[in-house]
Amino acid sequence: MAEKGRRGALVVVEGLDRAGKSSQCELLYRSLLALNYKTKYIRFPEKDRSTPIGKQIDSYLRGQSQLDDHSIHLLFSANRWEVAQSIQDDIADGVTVIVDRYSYSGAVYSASKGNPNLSLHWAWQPEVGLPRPDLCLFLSISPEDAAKRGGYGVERYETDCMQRRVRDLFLSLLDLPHNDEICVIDAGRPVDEVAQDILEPVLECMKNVDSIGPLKK
Ligand code: DGP
Ligand code: NA
Ligand code: NA
Repeated sequence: MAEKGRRGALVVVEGLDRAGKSSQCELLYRSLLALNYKTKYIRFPEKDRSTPIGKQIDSYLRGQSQLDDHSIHLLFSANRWEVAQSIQDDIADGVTVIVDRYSYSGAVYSASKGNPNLSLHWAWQPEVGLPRPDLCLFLSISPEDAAKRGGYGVERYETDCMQRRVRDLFLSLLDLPHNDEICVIDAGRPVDEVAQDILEPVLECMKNVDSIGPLKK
């Protein structure tokens, strides 16, 4: 049970397509509820993709519209900014917010397109100032294993070549000193083992939250 007055934690789950993020977020959400923590589970792009920006993103991901690489990047980022204040409010209220994809996906997917004018550095800038996660769990899986899981190949980024670049860039984020909140989880194992590996650092992180800061340059 959360102590009175303590804020909730901001916990982000990242990884390749088909790494099992959504299932693990759901399991984590249920475990925290069962332990009587106030908890919320959201995802980016937003689940129903129902805001005007969400609709544009959805249409783009389904291949139904074309957009300049920078333009779609800024829309993904704007979708996070739309929700930033409500995340801050929930956390201040003692709610632990679990987020399925966040700025790390944002920067890495866009920078993986191979557009010479869209570097990882450029892609990170619109994320600067968003609420900084207390913990980011990177579900690590090989592109081969991800491709074996169901439903692969439906959306725009779900190609082997793209997923390899995404994985390499995710791993390069780990080397940046200001991203020390990232924790790598081996997601190639059975679901319940992965869930256990996730729950432990999350509970630890929830005990130690202090003031929430912004994502840094
Ligand atoms: P999901 O439903 O979580 O599998 O995400 C849909 C796809 O959108 C997935 O291939 C990853 C990609 N994606 C998610 N967030 C971002 C973002 O901020 N920027 C870009 N370029 N792609 C993103
Ligand atoms: Na996906
Ligand atoms: Na997902």
